[in-house]
Amino acid sequence: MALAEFLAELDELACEAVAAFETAGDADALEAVRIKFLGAKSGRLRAVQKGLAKVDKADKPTAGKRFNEVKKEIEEAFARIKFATAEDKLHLQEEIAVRLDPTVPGVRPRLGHLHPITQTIEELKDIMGRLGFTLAEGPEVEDQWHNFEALNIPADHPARDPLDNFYMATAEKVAGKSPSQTPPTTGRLLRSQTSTVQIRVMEQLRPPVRIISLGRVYRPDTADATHYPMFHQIEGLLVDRRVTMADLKSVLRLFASSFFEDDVHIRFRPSFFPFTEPSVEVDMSWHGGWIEMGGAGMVDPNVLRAVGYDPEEVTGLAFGLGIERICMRRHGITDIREFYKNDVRFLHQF
Ligand code: FA5
Repeated sequence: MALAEFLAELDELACEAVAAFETAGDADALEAVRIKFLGAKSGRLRAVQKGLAKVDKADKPTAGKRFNEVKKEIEEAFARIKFATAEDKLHLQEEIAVRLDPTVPGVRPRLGHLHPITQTIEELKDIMGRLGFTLAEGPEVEDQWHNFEALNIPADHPARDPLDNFYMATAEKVAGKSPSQTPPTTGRLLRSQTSTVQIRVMEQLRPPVRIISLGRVYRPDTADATHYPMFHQIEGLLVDRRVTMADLKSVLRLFASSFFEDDVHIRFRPSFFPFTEPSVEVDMSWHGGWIEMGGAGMVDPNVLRAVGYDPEEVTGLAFGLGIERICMRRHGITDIREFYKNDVRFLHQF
């Protein structure tokens, strides 16, 4: 460690400690400050002392001397306050008041800001709002009707496998008993997709419907560069007379070109989702290649029937995109895990 750095650290500590002693309100607060700075095991002074070992050998005498001076300074400040008479304390207060110079330029604290995923969510709401989509919400702890059944995912469907979902523990399990014959179709789970909100909305509203829903979803996926066990999705649903795949592509293209502000190409690959027919994977062009953003399709007539709509009267388009992936494409982030390490050096870039 460079000498200058060590000395700067000492000076900062001295200033902080003296100010903390002088402003401690009562004997208990004073003792707490003493422990914080002078505590033998984990006091701040002790921590700085450890840095002494890392100072270059030639600088050690200077560093050691200054360390001892600062230690004495802090100890004296403590004693001065601890044994001050009432009159001394009054003087001190007056002195502190005089020391405060309001003309000295302030130190601007480093401002926090919204997490990049929250920023992306806000922007997506804004763009989709301009396309006429209103906001809908649903719970993160969901029942199986909304997460599976109504989405045309029957009881024996592999998507309901306990290995692929976070089911809530049953009352028996919480009580430490072995689970009874409770059928796996009744428990609640952390929703695995925001498509649940499609059902909740259609149960409440008659067509035309034009909503988006954004939020967290959960899957026991192993974390890697593009997967995380908790992530966010944006769901879109438009149900009206004569809605077609062409509308789906237009909505996604409009959304993508507004969000990415470049000429994004959208590619549909044939796929399968139980709740849409036909179904597609949605890819967006990126660096001469493609990145998968989500799934989409035309709402399956069975789903429309499950919520009491008439598939002869209305059709619907639906899509569900991964918000982390959208944010990664926007900022060139190559590893999804960075979002959730809470490392401010990463978060401050956005
Ligand atoms: C779905 O979740 C469908 N509900 C999408 C849908 C909605 C289809 C409406 C049709 C109609 P999928 O499992 O493919 O589909 O997930 C959609 C997107 O979520 C993926 O393309 C990806 O961008 C993102 N995603 C999926 N798993 C993870 C994960 N573990 N971590 C991060 N993002 C993920």
